[in-house]
Amino acid sequence: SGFHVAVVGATGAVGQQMLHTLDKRDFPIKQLTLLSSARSAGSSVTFRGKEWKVEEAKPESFEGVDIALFSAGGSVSKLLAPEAVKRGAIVVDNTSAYRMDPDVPLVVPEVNEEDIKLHKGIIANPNCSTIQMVAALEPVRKEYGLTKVIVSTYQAVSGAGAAAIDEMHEQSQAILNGDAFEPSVLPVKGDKKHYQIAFNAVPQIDMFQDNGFTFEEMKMINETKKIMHMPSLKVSATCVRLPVVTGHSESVYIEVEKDSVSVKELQSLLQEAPGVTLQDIPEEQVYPMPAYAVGKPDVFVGRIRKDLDEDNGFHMWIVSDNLLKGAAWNSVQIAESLVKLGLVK
Ligand code: 11C
Repeated sequence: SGFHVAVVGATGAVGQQMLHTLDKRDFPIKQLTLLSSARSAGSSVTFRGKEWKVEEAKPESFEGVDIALFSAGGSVSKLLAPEAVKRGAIVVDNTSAYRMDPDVPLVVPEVNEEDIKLHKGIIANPNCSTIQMVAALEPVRKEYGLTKVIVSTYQAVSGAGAAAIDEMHEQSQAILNGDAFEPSVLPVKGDKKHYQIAFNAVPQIDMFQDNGFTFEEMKMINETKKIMHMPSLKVSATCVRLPVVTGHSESVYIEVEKDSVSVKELQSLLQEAPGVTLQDIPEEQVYPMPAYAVGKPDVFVGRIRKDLDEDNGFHMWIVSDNLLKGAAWNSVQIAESLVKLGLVK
């Protein structure tokens, strides 16, 4: 018994974590189909102690599939997610292809699990930096109301894929050896210029938009409003890439509706919040850090402070493994919700 599951992008940084998470969660799998773009097809990956061949994803690959987890880039999802749906599969899409489509629920189960019920075949998994922020902010919104969010991110290179990780390792080595190097991947593979990431901080993630924000910043802004069902929430973002392999960090400033909320109250609230681990004991130097969040499914929150001027303003530091809660784990969680809600035939 179980489901026929397809993973599209099985050889990628997120695809690998999807397989790992499906295994770890003991997801009921009756049949597994591993797919990728033509480029990576033919390779094999290990799952539950067995070698599996990865095939090129084609429309007919989805025949008989119940749940398809897509993470092979937006163009692959654009082309093949509708084909999978046509053949009866429910698609959980980890790309930005359908996130802002009004017919597609954009889901973080701790925040808006019920939205899954409105799906018409595709459910979108939000951007990694959005997921960890809304998971921490939703309990605050529910309890105290939320009026404003200003976030600055410190994002890991694995968010840009395996080639970006390799580039950072090679550059670091080259710099330590005193060798020359030529950046070719970051900040954005398809943009005109490339910059050093090793020992640097790059204030560009994805392409610039006409309003001066990058696409990553606009994703955080638009997705947050959609997931939290707050179209008029004030949200602003600055996204920066750091030489960290995995684990996105965020400095988040919020304003709440209710007056006289204390730091203690926020801490107790987040201590109980699903999927959130509070790490906030400044006098013992306890706070979240990406190096210690890697491999863990939770969203870690610390450094909670009241703003010194704005009575309803608070600052916090939010860290999570961008490949897990930010991608693979949230996708598998959506699949688990689909099963729990009886939505998979
Ligand atoms: C990054 N947040 O860290 C991006 C990666 O829309 O799913 C995730 C891209 C996406 O570069």
